[in-house]
Amino acid sequence: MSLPKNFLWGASTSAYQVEGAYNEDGKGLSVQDVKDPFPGTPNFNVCSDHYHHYKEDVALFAEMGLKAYRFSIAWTRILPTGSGEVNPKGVEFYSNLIDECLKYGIEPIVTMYHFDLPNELDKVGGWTNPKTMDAFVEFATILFKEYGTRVKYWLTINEQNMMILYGPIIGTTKPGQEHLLYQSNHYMLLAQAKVFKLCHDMIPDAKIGPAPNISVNYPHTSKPEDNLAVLYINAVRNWLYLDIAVWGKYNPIALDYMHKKGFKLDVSDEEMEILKAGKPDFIAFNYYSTATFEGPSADVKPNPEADQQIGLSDEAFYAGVKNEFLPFTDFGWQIDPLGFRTTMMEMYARYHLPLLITENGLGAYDRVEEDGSINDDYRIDYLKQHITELKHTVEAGVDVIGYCPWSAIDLISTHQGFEKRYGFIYVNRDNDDLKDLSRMKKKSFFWYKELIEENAESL
Ligand code: BGP
Repeated sequence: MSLPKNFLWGASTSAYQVEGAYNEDGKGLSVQDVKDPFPGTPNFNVCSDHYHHYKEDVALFAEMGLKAYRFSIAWTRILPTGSGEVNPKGVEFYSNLIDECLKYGIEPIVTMYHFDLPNELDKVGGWTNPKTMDAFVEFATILFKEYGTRVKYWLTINEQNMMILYGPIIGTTKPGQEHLLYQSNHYMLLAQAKVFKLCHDMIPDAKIGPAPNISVNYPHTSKPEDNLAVLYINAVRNWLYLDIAVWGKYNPIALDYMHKKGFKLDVSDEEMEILKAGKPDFIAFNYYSTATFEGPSADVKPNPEADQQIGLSDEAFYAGVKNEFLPFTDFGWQIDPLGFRTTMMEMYARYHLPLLITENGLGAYDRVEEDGSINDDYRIDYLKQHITELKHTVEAGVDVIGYCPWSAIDLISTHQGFEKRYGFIYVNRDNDDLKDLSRMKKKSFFWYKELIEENAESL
């Protein structure tokens, strides 16, 4: 079984986690720049300093053989206050980055918004305010005009579902706004639908898709209550987002959840028409792990061990539990390559759209040996297992157009600092000391290069 010759072998980053230069060249502040970092983790001011090292970094990506680089554009570099005045230096930076990729034949895959809402928009309510929707459309119009002839793959919003379910951890929602959560979600979905349409109108030969984090979950046992819990979590975590992105319809199970939880949702017929009119060309998604759930009962408490990025608990509906059949990463995330296959097959059977994997990877403590080598065999092993499942998925008839693991280069984790590394390229800094920020190729760099060269035929 072979993958298509034009398969987009890539790798991913996001602006606020990799770029640094948080206040340089006219950039405005985002919610990530002003939030209090988690204890023991650094702020996002310097990150991997990709802003100043982008030429060196893209040259390394080219050496690794990447066919695609998925990065995000910091909204506040283009529009420092979120709307209104454009910052020419910000426009220039991404223009240069795109050209640098194209110089090496690397396809730029651009995420428009990756967790870094402009702080000025946040001050007036963020996504609870429908004006943010207009600002996003304004931002998208600038991006399509500036880069539309060069960028053919666009992603609207990274992990909208995680921003809704994990807002306080990611730094994207404020305490006290829970009752407005699903109304904000609605505005984000509307903004996305408008931008799908705008993209097709402005750059007809480009493709655009959503980029949620999707994983199909397991019932803990065959108890009917556990199965019901999984029905709810799959709807609330996955299908709510994709049903609207693809079909323009609210998922009824998710609606029932919102109703029972007392979440306010004000939706007009005209808005439903907008949701229906915006269509994606593919589904981009991030996958790290599945999670396992049991039904709610008086003695089921949220399980902190399962309460990682993927494991969720909601006392009235589902409780995340540990899956005893799966191993854990150093940071407590369960590893489930077969769940990757199940997730893709289920998504494709539901939506019949091409799939693009925009994140998948292993966060680990890496060690530089005395001879300068970084032997991240555990990462190679993780990626190998997932790519093997990807091949089985394609063999089963699923249209997968590319694979962009997280991350191209080391960067700062959403809430677990710099020592949780994902990259193929090591960045010489740690949580407290910026050191020299020099780049070093890990063992996985050489492994991925070879894998791309042989189009994963050996797996
Ligand atoms: C996804 C985000 C990324 C990235 C990744 C790894 O949720 O889209 O921004 O951070 O997860 O997560 P973490 O950094 O928490 O290990």
